[in-house]
Amino acid sequence: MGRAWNMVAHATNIPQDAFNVFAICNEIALITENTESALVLKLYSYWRSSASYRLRIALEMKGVAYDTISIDLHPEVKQHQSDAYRRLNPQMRVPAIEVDGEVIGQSMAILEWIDETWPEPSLFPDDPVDRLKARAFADTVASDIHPLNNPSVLAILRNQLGADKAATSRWYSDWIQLGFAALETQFKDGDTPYLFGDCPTIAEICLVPQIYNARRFEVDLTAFPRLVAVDAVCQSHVGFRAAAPEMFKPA
Ligand SMILES: N[C@@H](CCC(=O)N[C@@H](CS)C(=O)NCC(=O)O)C(=O)O
Repeated sequence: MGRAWNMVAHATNIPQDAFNVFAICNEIALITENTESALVLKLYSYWRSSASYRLRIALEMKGVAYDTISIDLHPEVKQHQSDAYRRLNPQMRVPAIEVDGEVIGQSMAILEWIDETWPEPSLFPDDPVDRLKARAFADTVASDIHPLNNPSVLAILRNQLGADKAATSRWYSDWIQLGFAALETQFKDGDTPYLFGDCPTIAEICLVPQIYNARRFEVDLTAFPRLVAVDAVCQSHVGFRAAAPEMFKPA
């Protein structure tokens, strides 16, 4: 049985000038009437979490309403390790969503679910080989770069293995640069605004948060002009803008 999820745009994040814009890929699908049976998705996330940022981009691209429940990952708060959150999500990570009363984590699985539940605009290119490449791009970020730079990994380096600040920064930037070097080589000859044409896909949904992290930790990105150029195009996309960490930064 399908559920009637609420398709009203996120009222606080979408700029007023975006309302009533019909869905084409660089705009956002906004269906403005609410229905009594509509449910609002609950997203457990942290404003600076790049895996959470992925889901915000996808939801904003599709104009899906969601309520954000902030789980503070700050090292002095560590709300994700609290008993209350552990009971909801034993993985003790963000993001997670609540579906049918259950809290479920893992951003890549959730992205697939979002796309299946709200198919337009698609998060994937039309061509099957491009779909394969877009998933491979996304997995390079989500499986090969991001997990190595997680706060819990950095804490083990620092607290158990004696790495100092310089060594930890080196670790952080080396993993990003290794992964980005492969992606830049594979995509440097592209001449479309986005990696797979005129519309963003799951590849940009993973790229943009990872570039945000890289900049936050002052990783040199000069060797990756194509990735940086694609990121710049995404910054002018209404869905990406509405999902930006600064929009969710606590006051
Ligand atoms: N594979 C997971 C990774 C989620 C993840 O590690 N999230 C980070 C924030 S971006 C987190 O919660 N880290 C907590 C920690 O490292 O203790 C996903 O894609 O959702």
